[in-house]
Amino acid sequence: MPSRRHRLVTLVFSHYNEKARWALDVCGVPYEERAFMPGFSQLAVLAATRGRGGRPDRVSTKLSSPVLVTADGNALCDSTEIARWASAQAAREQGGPGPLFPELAVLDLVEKLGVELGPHTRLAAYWHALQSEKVMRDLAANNVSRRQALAFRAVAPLGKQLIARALGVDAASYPRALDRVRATLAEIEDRPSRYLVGDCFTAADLTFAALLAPALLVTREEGYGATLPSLDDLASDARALVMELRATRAGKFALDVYRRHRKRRLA
Ligand SMILES: N[C@@H](CCC(=O)N[C@@H](CS)C(=O)NCC(=O)O)C(=O)O
Repeated sequence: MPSRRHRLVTLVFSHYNEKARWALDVCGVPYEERAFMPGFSQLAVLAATRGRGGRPDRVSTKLSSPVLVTADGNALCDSTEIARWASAQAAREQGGPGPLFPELAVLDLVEKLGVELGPHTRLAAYWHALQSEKVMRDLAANNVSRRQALAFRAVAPLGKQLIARALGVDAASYPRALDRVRATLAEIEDRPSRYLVGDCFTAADLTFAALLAPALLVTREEGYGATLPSLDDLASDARALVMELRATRAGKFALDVYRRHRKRRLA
C-alpha cells in the first residue's frame, strides 16, 4: 500500500507559508501542498485539525496557516514549528536540531522576525493589493484551482473588507508598517557576515528572505513558491516602494539568499 504523504495546508501566497515551504524543500522533505486563498485557508485548517485549530499567537489566529499534517497524522500549526521539524528530519540519523537551527541564536532571530517583520510587510502588501480588484483576482487565478478562484471572486468584495479589518490595514497603519520594515532592514544591514547567524545558511536567512518577499515581489523565477502580483499591475507608489526596497543592501541580500538557496537542498 502506498504510504501517506505529508500535507501542507497553505494560504498560498503568504510569506509565513513560503517560509514553511522553503524549510521543507531545502531539507528534502517531500510533501503535497493544498493551496488556498484567504477565507478558504481557515476552513482548510479547521478540517486539517479536525475542528480544533492550532494556537493563536501575536500575529495570527488559531486558524492560521501553514499547517503541516505529517504522514503519521500530527498537525504542526506554525511555520517555525514546521521549519524545526523539517530540520530535525534532515538530521534524523545524527539527531539534534539539524542544519537549519545549528545554534540557539537562529531560533531567537527567526522568532523576532516573525513578530517584527512579517506582520509589517504583510500589512504594507495588503494595503496596495486590496486597492486593486485585478491584483486580488490574479492572486487567485495564478495560485489556486479554477473552481476556488471563481468562488474567491464571488466572495472577494466582502473578503477584502474582512482582511482589512482583521489586519488593521488602513491609511494610518500603512506608514507605520513601512517604518517598521525599514527599521528591521537597517538592523539587518548592520550585520557584517554573508549570513545572518554564524557563517552558513540557516532558518534565519530563509525566514528573513521569505518574510521580506511580499515587499520585494519576489517572482517565481527568482524562487518564490507562489505567484505574487506583477509589478506592472501595481500603482506607481507601490512600484516605487518595491524598487526602493530591492535596491537596499538588505533587499539585495534577501534576493541573493533566494538565488543561492531557494532551489538548492542542504547537503
Ligand atoms: N505564527 C504563524 C503566523 C502565520 C500567519 O500569520 N498566517 C496568516 C497568513 S500570512 C494566516 O493564515 N492568517 C489567517 C488567520 O490568522 O486566521 C506562523 O508563523 O505560522
